[in-house]
Order: sequence, then C-alpha cells, then structure tokens
Amino acid sequence: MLKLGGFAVSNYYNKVKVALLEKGIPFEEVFCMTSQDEAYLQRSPMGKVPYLEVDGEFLCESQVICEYLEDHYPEHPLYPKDVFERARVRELVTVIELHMELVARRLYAQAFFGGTVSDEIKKHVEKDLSKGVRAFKQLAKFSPFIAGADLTYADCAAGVHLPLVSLSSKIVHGRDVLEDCAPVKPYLKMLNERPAFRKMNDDRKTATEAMAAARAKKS
Ligand SMILES: N[C@@H](CCC(=O)N[C@@H](CS)C(=O)NCC(=O)O)C(=O)O
Repeated sequence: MLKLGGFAVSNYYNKVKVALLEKGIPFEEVFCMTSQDEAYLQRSPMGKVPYLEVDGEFLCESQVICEYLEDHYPEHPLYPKDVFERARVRELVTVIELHMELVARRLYAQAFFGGTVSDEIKKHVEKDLSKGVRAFKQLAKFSPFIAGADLTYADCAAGVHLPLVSLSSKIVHGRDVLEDCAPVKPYLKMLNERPAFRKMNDDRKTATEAMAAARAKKS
C-alpha cells in the first residue's frame, strides 16, 4: 500500500492526494508536519511535504511523485496520449507552480499566518505574479479542463494552487490577481463537483479548522 506523508492543509500534499483519488489508487495517509530533523530528512530530504512511501522507499517532490504514479499506474491516465499534449500539461503545471504559486507563497506569512511582508517583497511579488498570470491566461484552455477536454495533472495543480494565489493577493495587495480571469471561478466550482476534489477539499477544511483551534488554544 502506498503511503502519502504530509498534512491535509498543504496544497502540494493535496495535489498528489487528489491525483491518487482521481486515479483510484489505494493509499494510506500518514500525518506529518514539515521538519528539518534528521529522521524526517531521511524520508523527505528537503524537509518538505509531501513524500510518498513505496515499499519502504521514499520519494519527494509532488511532480516527481505524480510522474511515478503515471508510470506505475497507467490506468485512468492523467496525461494525454499525444507526446506534445503531455508537454503542454507539464508546461501548465510549471507555470502555475514556478511562476504563480511559488511567487505568491512569499505573501503567505502575512496573508495566512499573522506575519508581515516588507513593501519591497510585496512590490516584487506583484510584478512577478502579473507575468505568471499573463502566461497562465495565455495557456489555460478551460475547455472545460485547464489543458483541454480531459482532466490532467494540470488540473490537480490548478485546483489546489489557484485558490491560494487568489486569496493571498487579495489579502495582501487588496486585489485578487486572478479577478479578471473570468473562467477561473466556474472552473474551480466544476472541479469541486468531482468526488475526488470534493473529498480533498472537505478534508482540507476540517484540517484547517483543527489547526486554527489548536493555535487559538495555545495563545
Ligand atoms: N516543490 C515541492 C514543494 C512542497 C512544499 O513547498 N511544501 C510545503 C508545504 S505546502 C512545505 O513543505 N513547506 C516547508 C518548507 O518549505 O520547509 C513539491 O512540489 O513537493
């Protein structure tokens, strides 16, 4: 049985989780937080979540894990057959993660964790995020899925990352950077009507509430 390590608030954990659910692969969830402890680094060398345990061996990096899942479990494919179209899916995943989520992540301390972000960082993020969003708008098809007619790994990425990009920019910059990309909202709603996405999001909400309650109890 595959074991997915991490926690249900993490967008990268949820990207892999929703792919496993969509593909119908049985897996066990192993709750763990990020850590730089030696024992945890043996499972996840950067100390991040998620990791995947396969027969006592560990894989890190969500996209690497998705590639492994696709190679090992070709049933219910989440990549198109055509090689160029497969590259298109990877292109979308990379734009969403490298040029949108990772950029917006610099706002999360202020948006979600009660911290503050300097004006300089806010300015850099605004500039870089606008380029990422421009690229995304150019590439995303919404017909009805982000890379075309079928659900792919690009939807697993978009479904977990876009809401965070929207919300963090709205909270910190006062404007949702995706607000003028009209198809995003109905697209996310359509994804959430799928049982796999609904389960992932229900689990995420429950975990988020539990985390907030634990924090409130501490303070
Ligand atoms: N590139 C990594 C990103 C994973 C990631 O950043 N996960 C966050 C949680 S959502 C994390 O572990 N943060 C802790 C850290 O960066 O040390 C992946 O695709 O798996």
